[in-house]
Amino acid sequence: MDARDRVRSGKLVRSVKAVGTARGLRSLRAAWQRRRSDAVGLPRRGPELARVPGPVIGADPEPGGGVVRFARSSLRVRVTAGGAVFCGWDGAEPEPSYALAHGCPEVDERAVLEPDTVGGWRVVSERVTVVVSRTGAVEVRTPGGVPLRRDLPPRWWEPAAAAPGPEGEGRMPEAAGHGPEGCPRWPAGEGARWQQRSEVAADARFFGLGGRSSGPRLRDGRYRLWNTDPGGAFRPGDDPLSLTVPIQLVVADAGTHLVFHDNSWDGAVTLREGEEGEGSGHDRPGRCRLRMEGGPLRYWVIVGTPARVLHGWAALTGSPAVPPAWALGHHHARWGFGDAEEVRRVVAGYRERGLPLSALHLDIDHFAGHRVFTVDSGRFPDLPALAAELRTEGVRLVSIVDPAVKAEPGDAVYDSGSAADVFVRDARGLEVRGEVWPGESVFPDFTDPRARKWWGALYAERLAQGFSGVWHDMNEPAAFGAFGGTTLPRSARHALEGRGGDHREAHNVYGLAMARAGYEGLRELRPQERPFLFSRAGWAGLQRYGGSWSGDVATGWPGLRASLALVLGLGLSGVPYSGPDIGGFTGSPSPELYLRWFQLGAYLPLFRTHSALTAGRREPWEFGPRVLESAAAALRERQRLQPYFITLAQLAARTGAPYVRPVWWRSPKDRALRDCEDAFLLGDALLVAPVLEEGAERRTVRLPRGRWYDTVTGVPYEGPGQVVLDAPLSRIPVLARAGSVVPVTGADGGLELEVWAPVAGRKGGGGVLVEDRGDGWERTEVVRFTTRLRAGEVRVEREDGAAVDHPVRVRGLR
Ligand code: NBV
Repeated sequence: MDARDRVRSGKLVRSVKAVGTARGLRSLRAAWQRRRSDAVGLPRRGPELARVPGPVIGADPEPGGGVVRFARSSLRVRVTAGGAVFCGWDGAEPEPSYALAHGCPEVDERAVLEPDTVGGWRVVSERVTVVVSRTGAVEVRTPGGVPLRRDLPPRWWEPAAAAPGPEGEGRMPEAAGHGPEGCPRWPAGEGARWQQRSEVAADARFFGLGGRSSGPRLRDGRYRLWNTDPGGAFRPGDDPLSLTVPIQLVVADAGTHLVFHDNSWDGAVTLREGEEGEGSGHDRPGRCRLRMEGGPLRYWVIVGTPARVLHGWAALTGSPAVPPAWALGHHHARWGFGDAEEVRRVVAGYRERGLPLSALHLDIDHFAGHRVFTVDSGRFPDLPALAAELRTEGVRLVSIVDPAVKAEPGDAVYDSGSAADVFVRDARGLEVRGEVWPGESVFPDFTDPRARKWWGALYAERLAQGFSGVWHDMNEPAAFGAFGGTTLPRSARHALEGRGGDHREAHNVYGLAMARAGYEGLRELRPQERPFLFSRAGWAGLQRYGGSWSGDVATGWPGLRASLALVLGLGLSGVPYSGPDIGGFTGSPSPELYLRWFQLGAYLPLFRTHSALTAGRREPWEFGPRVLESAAAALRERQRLQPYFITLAQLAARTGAPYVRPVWWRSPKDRALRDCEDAFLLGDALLVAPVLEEGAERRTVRLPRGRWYDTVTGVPYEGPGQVVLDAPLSRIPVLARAGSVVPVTGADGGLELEVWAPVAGRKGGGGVLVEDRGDGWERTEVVRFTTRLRAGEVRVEREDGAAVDHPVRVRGLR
C-alpha cells in the first residue's frame, strides 16, 4: 500500500463509518466502478503539445466585428446590439450554450473591424473598443480609450496524438483543418486544456464566480469551477461550493466590466489583486489566470456601470424568475420534523406568538425510505389534508427534491425512468449508479430534453400532495463517495441536447438543467402560478428558473459572515434570490448568534431558518424571551417591507439588479466602499449593517455619498464616510437614503409610501413601486416617484404625472 492508497483507505474507513457499513461498501463498489468506467470511457492523458495563436496573418470583417486570423488559431470578435462583446477562439461560436437565454443576441451592425496602427486589428463600437494585438492579446477599452482588461494570448495544451506536428510551442500541426474563415484552425480538440491570463487595473477588485464562502470581494487565491457538495458544513475559505459561475465582475476606477467564460468544464480562476505604485508610475496590475480542462475558449465582455453590466447579463442569460409573493415572507425548515404533528406544533408556535410565517419546508425525512416523489405515510398520513389545513392559515408547504432515484425495479420513478431511458449511462452503456440517500441510485440526464420532460411531469405528484414550491438539493450532483469521488464519473455519458458528451462538460450544468426541468414541469402543470424553485447547484442562467441558498453553512460567527458573502456574490453572478440557513446548518447557535443571523436574514431575499437532522432547534422561541422579542420585531419589519421586496423582485426581473447589492453599487469609484464587506444595500433605498461580531452592540458603518437616516432614530448622517451606530441586541442598523421612497405595509394593512426627507437643493430623490398581489403572470406596472423638499415640505410626485394614490408618510423631517 503506497501513501496515496493509505490516504484513500483512511478516507474510505471514515466514509464507511459515516454512512454505515452496508452503505459504505456500496459506496466503495460505486467508487471502484467509477474508476473502471473512467479508465474505459475517457481518453488517456498522453503527451501534450502546447500552442499559442502565433503571428497575425489577416482579418475578415463580419457583421458586428470580424475574425482575426493567426498562424495557429483565429479569434472572432462580435459586438451585439445590447453592447455585450463576444470573443471566440479557434472558431468557437456563441452557441450551443447553456447560459444564453435566447441564443446569440443580434449583432450591432455599426461595430466595425479596422486595422490598428501597430499591425493588429480593432473592433470599434459605441460602448467598447476591442483591440487585438499581432500576437493575439485582446484589450477591452472604454469608448474614451481607457483599458479595462487585457487578455494575453491564450495557450492550449493538446494531446500530441490528436494533433500531430512538429514538437514545441506555437508549432503548426500537419492535421490542422481550415476554419470557415479560411484560416488554419485546429480540430476543436474538446479535451484540449487551455489557459488565459489577463490583467486589469492595479486598483481593480474582483467579484462574482457564483456562490463563494468568502467575499464578496474575491481576495488573492484560486477559485475552482466545479460544483461541489463541500461534504459537511462549510466555512469561509472552503472552495468550491455548489454553485459556481465562470463570471467575474471587475470594478475599477476606470470602469466596471463583466467577463463570462461560456465553458462548463472543470477549471480554476486564480486571482491576484494589483498594487498601486503610490505615484511612482510602477503599478502592478491585477492579474487573473483562468485554466480550463477542456471546452471552447469563448467569452463575453460587458462594460458599463454595475447596474448596466448586470442588465446586460440578464439580457444575455435571462431575466430572473419572479418568486411568488408569499416566497418573500418567512420560511421555516428543518431536516427531521419527525411527523405531521410536529409540523402542526411548529406552525402553531408561530401562530400563537403572532409571528408571521409564509412557508414550511419538508426535507428528505418526509419521503418513504428517502425516495424522491414519495411520502412516508406512517409519519405523514394525509399530507394533502395537512397542506390544505396549513394553507388556511397562510402557510405554504415546500418540498425538497433530490435528483437521485432509487435503483430498484418496482420503484415507480425508477421503472418509468428506465422505460423512458432517461438515466445517465457510462461509456459501456450501463446505468451509472451511486450511493445517495435512498441507497443505490441512478441519475436522470437532465441535459436530455426527454429526461427533462419526464422529470417535470413527476412534479404532479408533489402538487397533488399539496406542495406549493420545490427546493432542489444534492444536484451538483452529489453522491456519497468512497475515495473522494462524490459525483458522477467523468466518463458518464450525457445527451447534451443531442450533441452527446460526457460528465466533464455536463457536470456544472446538471443543477441548471434540473432547475429547467422542474420549472418547465411546474409551469406546465400549473400554468396560472409562478413556480417557486430554488436550487443548491446551478450555473450561468439559473436565475431564469429560480434562486438558490447557502447550502450547509457551518454554525458559528464565521458562517454568519459567509452567509452574507455568498448572497452578495450570487447576486453579482446573476442569481438575485437567495439566502442562508438562518442559525447555520449544524449544531446549536448561541442565542446571540441565532438572533444576529435572523436579523440579517430578515433583509435577504430568501428568509429561511433551517438546520440539519442532528442540529438544535431553530424556532425563534427556543432561545429565550429576549431573542424572541427581537426576532419578532425582525419578522414584523420583514412583513412591513413586503411591498418593497415585491418591488425589488420585479425590478430584478426587469433589470437584472440584485435585491441585495454591495455598498459600492452606485459609487463603484469609491475605493473604501469597494472593500466594504460587512454591509449592503437593499435596493436603492436602504443600507443594512448587520452585526457579524460576537458581543458587538455598536458598529461602524461606511456610508456612500449623500444623506442617510437611521431608520429607527431618524438621525441623519452625511456620506461618504464612516459613522459609529448603536446596534443593540434588539436590532441592527438600517439606514435610508434621503429622498427615497420605500413601499411598505401601513398600520392598516394597506400599501403606504414611506418617504425619507430629501436634502434641500439636492435633486435625484425618488423611488419605484411595482404592485403584485398575485402569484400569477398578470402584467405589473412600474410606477416611478420623484421627491423634492420645498419650503420645508416634502413633495412626492409620480413621474407619469398621475396622482399619487397611496398614503405618504414622511420620515426624517426635523
Ligand atoms: O436533505 C438533507 C440536507 C438538507 O437539509 C440541506 O439543506 C442540504 O444542503 N441535504 C443537504 C443533504 C444532507 C447533507 C448532509
